[in-house]
Amino acid sequence: MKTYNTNSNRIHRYSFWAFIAIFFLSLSSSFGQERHEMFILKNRADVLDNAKPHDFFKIPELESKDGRLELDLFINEQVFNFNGDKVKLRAYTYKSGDKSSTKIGPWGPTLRIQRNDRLSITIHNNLPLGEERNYLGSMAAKISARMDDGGKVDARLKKVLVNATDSLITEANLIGATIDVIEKAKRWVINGKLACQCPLGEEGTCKKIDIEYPVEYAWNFGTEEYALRIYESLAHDGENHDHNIPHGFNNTNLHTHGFHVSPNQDDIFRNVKPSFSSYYTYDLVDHTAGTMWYHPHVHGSTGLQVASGMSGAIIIEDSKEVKEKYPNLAAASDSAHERIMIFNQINYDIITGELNDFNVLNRVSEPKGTTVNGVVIPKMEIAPGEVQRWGLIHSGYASSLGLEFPKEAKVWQIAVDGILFSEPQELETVHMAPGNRTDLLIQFPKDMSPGEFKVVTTTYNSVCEYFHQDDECKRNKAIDPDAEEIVHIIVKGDPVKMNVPSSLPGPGVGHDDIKDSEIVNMENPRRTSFDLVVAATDKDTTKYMINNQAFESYLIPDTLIEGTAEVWIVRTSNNIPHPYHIHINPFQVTEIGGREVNPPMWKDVVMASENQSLKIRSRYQKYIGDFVIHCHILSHEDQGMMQRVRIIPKKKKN
Ligand SMILES: [Cu+2]
Repeated sequence: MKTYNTNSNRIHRYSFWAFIAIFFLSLSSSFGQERHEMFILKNRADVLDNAKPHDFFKIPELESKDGRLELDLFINEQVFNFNGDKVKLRAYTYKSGDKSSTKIGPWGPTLRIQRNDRLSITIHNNLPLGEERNYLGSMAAKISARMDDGGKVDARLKKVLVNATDSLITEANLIGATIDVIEKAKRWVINGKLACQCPLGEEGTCKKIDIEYPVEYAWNFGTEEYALRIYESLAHDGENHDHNIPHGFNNTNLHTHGFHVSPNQDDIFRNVKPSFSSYYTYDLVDHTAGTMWYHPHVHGSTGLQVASGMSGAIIIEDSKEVKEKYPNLAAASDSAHERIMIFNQINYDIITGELNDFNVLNRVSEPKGTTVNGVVIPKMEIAPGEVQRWGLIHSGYASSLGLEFPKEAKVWQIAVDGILFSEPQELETVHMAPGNRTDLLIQFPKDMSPGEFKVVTTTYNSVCEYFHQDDECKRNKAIDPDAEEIVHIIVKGDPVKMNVPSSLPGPGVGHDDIKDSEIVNMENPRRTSFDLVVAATDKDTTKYMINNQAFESYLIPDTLIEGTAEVWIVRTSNNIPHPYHIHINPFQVTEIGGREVNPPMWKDVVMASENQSLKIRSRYQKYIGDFVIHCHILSHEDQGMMQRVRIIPKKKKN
């Protein structure tokens, strides 16, 4: 980012005074209300309007050899084309042996490993050391047209017309503000007056509030021109800030979502700052085989970095014995028939082409909606009769996913959150909260003539994750006007003879059903409640909490004992759904909204919705140490909806 450094001579040589007139109609919301608006998960994924299907993009893969996979993962700012937009996002590139990435996108490589492998990843944080500011908007086209002399403001500039397409100005509610002065002190500052909200019937009578925003003259990647950018000063300069205000956007680390490993290995408390590297190693021991993923997890920057697209898939392969015993599963899982699909909700400011602050994340919809491996509406080719295994990863943060499959296709769910079922479950719609994974088998009839079909979005319903036989979980029989195509299927080629397995290996070692007799707290369940206190005034911030406590790393309200199993009740105390995620140990969902889930479902993310409190069971085995529970709306997590947990060793009997 080009910064306009202080030079006192220049300040006097040029006049930096300009008058700005903003002539939009005033909207009803006040700046204060806008600022503290909560981020609410949408229950239907958005897809870019009028988009055409694009070729499916297979993310490059790295495979373990002789029990090891070792790679270097670099985090850089990277400029690339994202579905027609020129963007600069925080992104992964990689190197492993003689394989390294070319610029493809923000995601990392797919890592393919075995159940007892050692995975070693060195992350290198090459992001710039930057200051923390919230970007409010930029005065783009019109002002830049008059600022053509190498970055110096034209002294003749008397009026600045704010570009009407500058949505962030609208979002930040600078509309109605009269900006009086642009001056250059340490940086440029807009001293302005912002219309405060007038009481009904007394419009125009209320005073204006003084505002002061730093302004910077900088290059916009999106519009490819220089423009004035307006920033909101953050109260949390340096280290002495409220850590539950999102911050530290260039700090990073690594979380292996779904790994049952030592929390000392999946260490999310590490903070890898710009210019530093850090070595992570994960020793898998008889791990469940399935679809896992990785993403950064530093408190304060997790949401922003995952919304940049920083995530990758980890596929833990079925064992040789399982492949021999379940040949139909093995055939569908072969690289010829397997498709790994990361559903991203990538966000950036459409004018600057960057994602440099939380405002963009919190206030603006993701420009391209939900993409799959970075592609809007991927084209999936399948032959008649072919059985493909689709590994879906929901790495989005903005909406839950409901997918409705075409009636010509048969679809079976075989795993959730990387843990295999004992038998395939046929279904018509698939429902996933952010963080969830689903493995599916999909097949069109062998005698099917070539054709093109749509997988469309449907309303996410958490009940359908468990009760896919319910009427509301079936394909929409009426025409759903809100359905948008999200995946395009092309049936073509010679018929293939493949079969769907009649049974599956099940969850694997250590993941048999948690029995009543194992539970040590049946009468006194642990409780996790997602709590919100909404800001009452401009000065307050909305508090995002678990059990009425915003995240504090030194607080460990739940200490668990290795070798035991417990029951938990998970709920939301507000009318906003929150996906519950706990690291290290997956759990079994046994009840939702008073309804028994039978058989109980292994998961590591479960949606807690209003009036649908959940009962889950967890077994703390193999590993001791500290990890976290959090809301998987990562922007909630960054604002405090997280809690530390500890597993301690069982006391030895004398
Ligand atoms: Cu939440």
